[in-house]
Formats: sequence, C-alpha cells, structure tokens
Amino acid sequence: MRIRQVELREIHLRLRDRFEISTGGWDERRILLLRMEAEEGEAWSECVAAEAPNYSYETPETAWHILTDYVLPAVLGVGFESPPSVLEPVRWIKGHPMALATVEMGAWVLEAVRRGVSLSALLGGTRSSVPVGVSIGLQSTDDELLRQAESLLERGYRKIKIKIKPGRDVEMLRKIRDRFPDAPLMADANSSYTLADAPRLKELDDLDLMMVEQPLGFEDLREHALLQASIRTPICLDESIRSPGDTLLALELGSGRIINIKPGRVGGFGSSRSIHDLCAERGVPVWCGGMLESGVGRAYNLALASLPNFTLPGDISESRRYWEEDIVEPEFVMERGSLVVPQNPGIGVTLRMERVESLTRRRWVRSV
Ligand code: OSB
Ligand code: MG
Repeated sequence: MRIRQVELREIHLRLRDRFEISTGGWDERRILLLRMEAEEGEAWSECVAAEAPNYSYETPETAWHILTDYVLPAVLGVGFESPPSVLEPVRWIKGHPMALATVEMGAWVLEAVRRGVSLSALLGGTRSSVPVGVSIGLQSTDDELLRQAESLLERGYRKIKIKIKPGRDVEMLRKIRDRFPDAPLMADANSSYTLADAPRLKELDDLDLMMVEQPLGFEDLREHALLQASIRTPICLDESIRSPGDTLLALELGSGRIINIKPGRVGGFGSSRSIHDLCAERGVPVWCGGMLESGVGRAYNLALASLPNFTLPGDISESRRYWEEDIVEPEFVMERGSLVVPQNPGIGVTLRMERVESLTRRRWVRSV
C-alpha cells in the first residue's frame, strides 16, 4: 500500500468535567487527528499526547513537530507491506512513541479498510463486546468522590479506578471501600510516590484493591520491584512500560503483576500486540488504558481490548463520560457494563466532519 495524502489537524475538545491526576489536570483536550489516504481508502487516527509533559515528555506541540517535520514527509508516497512497516523510513527516530503510533495505528486501519474487515478482526480480536471500567480524577472533597463513585457504579462500570496522590490516599479510599464493600476498585498514583512511602502504600493491602497503578517513578522498575516484594496489592505498570523490552524487564524483575497497555504510549499496535502476547505466555493479565480519547482513539482502544488476554476491564468509558458531544457517530454507549466492538470495516464509526471542521485550530496537508 502507498499513502498518497496526509492531513494533520489539531482540534480542541472540551471535557464535560475537569479531569485531575497527581501531576496536573485537563479542562479540554488538544487532540491531533491524522487522516491518511491511499488508493484503497482512508483512515483517521488520533494522537494521544497530553497537553503538558506530566504523563510523558510528549505534548501535542512535540507530536506536531515530529509528525510534520519528519514522519509524515518520510512515509508519504512510500509503499509498505504490513502496517508496522509503514514506519520503516523513520526507524532512526528515538522516542516519540505517541507521534509514531498515530501513523502506525492509522496504517492498520488502512489495511483493515483494504481487506474490508473490522480493525478488531485484523488485530486478532476474539470478542464482540468488551467489559469496561471508568477512571475518576482527584476530587476536591471525599463526598464528591463518593457521589461520583456511586453514580458510576450504578451506571454499570465493571471497574472503578480512583486517582490518588500523597495526602489523598488511604483514608479517602477507605471511605469508598466502606461504602461499597464489594465494588471492583483500584487506585492510580501516576508516579507520585517514592520508595520511602512504602509503609504508607502497604496500608493499601487492607482495602482489597484489584491493583495499584504506577505508584513510583516512570523510570523506577527497580524500585517498583522492591515495593512489590513488600506489598500484597498487585502493582500495575502504566508510565513505566514503553515497549515489549520494558515489559520483559519489568516481569523479570517482578516490578508488577499486571500491565496497562496504551497503544500510543508503546508506539502502536505492533508493539501492543507483542506486549499482549508475551504477557499471555506468562499468565500476566493486561488491560487497555486511556488518555481521554475522542471517539476516534476510543475505537482503536476498543478494537485492541477485544484481544483475548485483555482479561481486565479497561479505561474505555462511554462517550458521554467525557464529552457533551463526541466527534464520531454512533457515539460509544455502554450497555450492561460493556461496549460493543464495531464490526464495520476499519474503525467502524464515522467522523462528524462538520463538527471536526468547527473544532479545528490548525491543519497541515501534503500529497504526492
Ligand atoms: O494514568 O491512566 C492514566 C488520563 C490521562 C493521563 C493518564 C491517565 C488517564 C486516565 C484516564 O486515567 C483514562 C480514560 O481515558 O478514561
Ligand atoms: Mg495510569
């Protein structure tokens, strides 16, 4: 296949509610949308870089730079055999997985469109509907958090993830656990603790959490291994896992027992599938994380989460959890705690172009 036109846009999409984690917050998302066109069809994909370098070093600004100055000019007009090989011309680029994943994941959709199959089918998905969870940001009061947890549990989410940070952790989580003794709960610290906090983190063991996500630094696999050896609660790694190699290292060291896969963070679907497979071989469960995606990125995450070893509910909530109005139709709606995996060719949902047009802040187009 050969890409004959690329179009990159930045859109601004307001969240219904502010989303806050230990290292920063979002009121709106600055989303890069990429459209790639080949003779066989077109694909829209989403860059998930956060607005500030508080999750990883990438931002929409660095991704725009890497995509428009290096990646897109290099892949335009060049034939490729399989989706991951679309990135062959830019193998020399170090880092910037989210920018690169935007192109790699779009290439999977071009291939799905060419074959007339769904993205899920192309990736090897085995489920037509996927149980999902929800991530609740830091709230100003515990009462507000309780209110939100209650309404999201009532809505049917299969996993409730609660953001924590030093000073807002054990006591706050205990209130939730006391109110909802059987709820599937977990916590996400987004790298806000150090090994010196191990005694505090050990107190989580009384709360019957499914896991604690990324308690320590994003490069601290050794420290995570020491922490995991001293607490019962399974550690799930998010920020620390950027590749299959990181995953193997983490599992060998015992840095965690569960892996969160975000395809953007690991450079695309090729890498996501390798991580999925090597975890499956070792009996390590994985689940699909989220970056507050629009319906475009959500479609990709859902397709990935239809693979067999995604045995825990991911952070793939329904559209209305994030947006007043999504940019795709149909929007993603949860039924009995699950999202239906689109079965139409490609991403299986359609962009609402009028809406995308009105949200666009900049646009860059090249063709051959
Ligand atoms: O750590 O999983 C995270 C959102 C932005 C950055 C990092 C994270 C998150 C979430 C939200 O937890 C997950 C979602 O998209 O619903
Ligand atoms: Mg996380």
